Amino acid sequence: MTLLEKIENNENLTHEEGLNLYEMDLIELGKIANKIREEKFQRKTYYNINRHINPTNVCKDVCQFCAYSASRKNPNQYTMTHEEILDTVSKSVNNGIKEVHIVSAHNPDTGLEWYLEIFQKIKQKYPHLHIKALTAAEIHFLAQQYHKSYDEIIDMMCQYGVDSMPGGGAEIFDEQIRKRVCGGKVSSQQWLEIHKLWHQKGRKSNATMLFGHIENRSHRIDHMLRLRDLQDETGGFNAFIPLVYQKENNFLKVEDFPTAQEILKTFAIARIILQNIPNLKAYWVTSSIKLALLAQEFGANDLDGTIEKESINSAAGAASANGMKQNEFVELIKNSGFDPVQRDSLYKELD
Ligand code: V47
Repeated sequence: MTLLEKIENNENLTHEEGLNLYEMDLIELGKIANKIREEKFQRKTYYNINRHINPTNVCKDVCQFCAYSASRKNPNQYTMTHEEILDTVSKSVNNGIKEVHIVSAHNPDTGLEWYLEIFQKIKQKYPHLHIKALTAAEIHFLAQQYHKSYDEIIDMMCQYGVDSMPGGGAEIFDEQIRKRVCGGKVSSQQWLEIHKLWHQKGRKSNATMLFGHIENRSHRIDHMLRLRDLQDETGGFNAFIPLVYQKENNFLKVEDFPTAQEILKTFAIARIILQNIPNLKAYWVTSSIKLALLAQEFGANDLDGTIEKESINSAAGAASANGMKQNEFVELIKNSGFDPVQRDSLYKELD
C-alpha cells in the first residue's frame, strides 16, 4: 500500500512515513491535509470568546524558552489576589466571554488553596463559565510541592470546578531535547500519565507541541506519535496545538528559525498523523494571525479565541498582549474564505 493510500484509509503512519511527509511539496501536502479537514468540517473554522489569565509569574522552574517566569527576587514578579482575579473575570464576563483559561507559573509561596479555591469562587459566581485551568506541568508541581498524588490533585480540580485542562507543558517529548529546554519540570511520561488520569475521569483536555527551537523534524513526529497512542487509548484530547517558538527575552540560543513553509508543513503533517484528535488549532498568538489564517488551508480548523490579554507568549515577543476583537476576528476568517463558527469550550457549535 502506498503512503497516500494509507492516509486515505486513515491507517497509522510509522515514524519514518511521518518524516517522509516533510519531503513532499508543500502544496501537495496541503491538499491532503485540507481534504481531511474538509471531510470533517467543510469550510468551518471554530473560534471562541475567551479570556486568558496568568495569575502569577513566580516560578521555581527555569525553562530555557520561557520569558514569562520570574524568580522570587525578580523586581518584575507578581501574584494576583483572588479578588483581583475575580474582578478580571467579572469584567470579561461583561464583555461576553464563555471560557476562562487560567495558567500560572510554579509558585512555591502561595499554598495549594490559592491555586484551587479561585476556581470555586469563579464557579459559584458564574456557574456557566467554562474553566480551563492547570496544565499537567502545574499539576505535577502541586503534587510534588504539597505531597499529593496526581489523582488527589485531579480530584480536587474536579471538586473545585475545573472543567477542562489546557494543553501546556508538553513542550517536546524527546527526553534529550526536553532535558536541554526544560529539565526539572514534568517529564514527558508524567505529562502523558496526568492527561490519561484526567481522561479516565471522563474529562477533556488539549495537547500542545512547542516547535521551532532546537528540536528537529524527527522529534516533532515522535511527539505526535506519542499523543496519537494515548488518544487511541483514551479519546480524551479535543485539540492539538502546535506552538511556534517565540525568541525574545529568554535563555535559549537558537540559530535557525522555521520558515513559514516549515510551519505550514508541520500543521499539515499534524492533521494527517493525528486524525484521531478532532481539532487542529492554529494558535494565532504564536503563529501570527496571518499564518494562522493560511494554516486553515493546511488542516487547521480552529483559531482559538479573542483572549483579551496574554502574558506568556507576549513576554517572548508575540503580538498578543491585548487579544483580538470578536468582529475583527470573524471578519478575518470570513475574508480568508472560511466560515467562522463560534464554539463552546467542548467544541459544541454556538452559531
Ligand atoms: O506550555 C512558553 C508555551 C505554553 C514560549 O490548551 C512558549 O487551549 C512559544 O499551552 N514561545 C502555554 N511558546 C500556552 C498553552 C496554550 C495556549 C493556548 C491554548 C491552549 C489550550 C494552551 O506556552 C507553554 C509553553 O509551551 N511557551 N514560552 C515561547 N518562548
